Amino acid sequence: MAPPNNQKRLKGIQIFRPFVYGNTAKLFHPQTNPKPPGTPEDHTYSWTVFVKGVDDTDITYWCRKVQFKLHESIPNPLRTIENLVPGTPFEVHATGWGEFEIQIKLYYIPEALEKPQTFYHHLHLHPYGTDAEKEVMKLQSSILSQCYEEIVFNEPYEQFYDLLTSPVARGKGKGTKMMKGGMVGSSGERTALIPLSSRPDQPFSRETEKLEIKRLMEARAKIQVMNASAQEDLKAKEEELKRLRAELKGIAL
Ligand code: SLL
Repeated sequence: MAPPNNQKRLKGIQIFRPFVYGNTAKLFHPQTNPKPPGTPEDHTYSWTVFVKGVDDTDITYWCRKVQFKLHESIPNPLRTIENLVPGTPFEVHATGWGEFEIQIKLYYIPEALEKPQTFYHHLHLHPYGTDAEKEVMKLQSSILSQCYEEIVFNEPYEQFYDLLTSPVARGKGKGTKMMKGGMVGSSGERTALIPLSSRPDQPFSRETEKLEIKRLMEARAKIQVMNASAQEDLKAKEEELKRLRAELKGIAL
């Protein structure tokens, strides 16, 4: 189908935008999280599902609205969030008792001329992960389950590309800096850079990336050592087999 206008796609260009999606959850408790009046008897948790920029940067300049499809047992399960103040998360607050898969649909701004994109998030209400991770969540008595994701726009339309990379109003000072309302490059354009360092509840940073690479390199080095030792063992066993075969041959003769 031809695009509804004379827009041209930028051949050979790919541009991505990062975002974070997930949920927080808290058990109802008279002191720490009292049940709001009117909450059904069987609801044991309050929770929030969200889509937002990394470190709460603005994503509304490319993401127009988000539709969350909740479990059928929840009244009005289809929730659409739009017209946000830039830099605030797309989110739905709810209460309930069970975990389920939430369908999340991202709609881009009209200039993108792209179809919406669907993905899924498992609503976590209970501590999850390794035993140590579960312990931390139990101590904090709250759950955070979030993922970093990147949307890749392949050969975007010109006008959309310009909107993605156009300069935004920024404060004084030089160099790349983080601003409420978007990550801004040194020349003032919007970029997809992620923060240099992590903060509690905001682990998506260069620092985390570096640590992950270090962890992978260490694992690779360990595997190389294990592999070398396995090769040695194999060689010794092959020698042994050869020797035994020769011995057997001697007996048989
Ligand atoms: C389960 N497959 O069996 C899941 C279903 C359903 C969660 C979880 C009800 C909320 C409401 C609610 O929490 N449903 O009535 O508003 O665990």
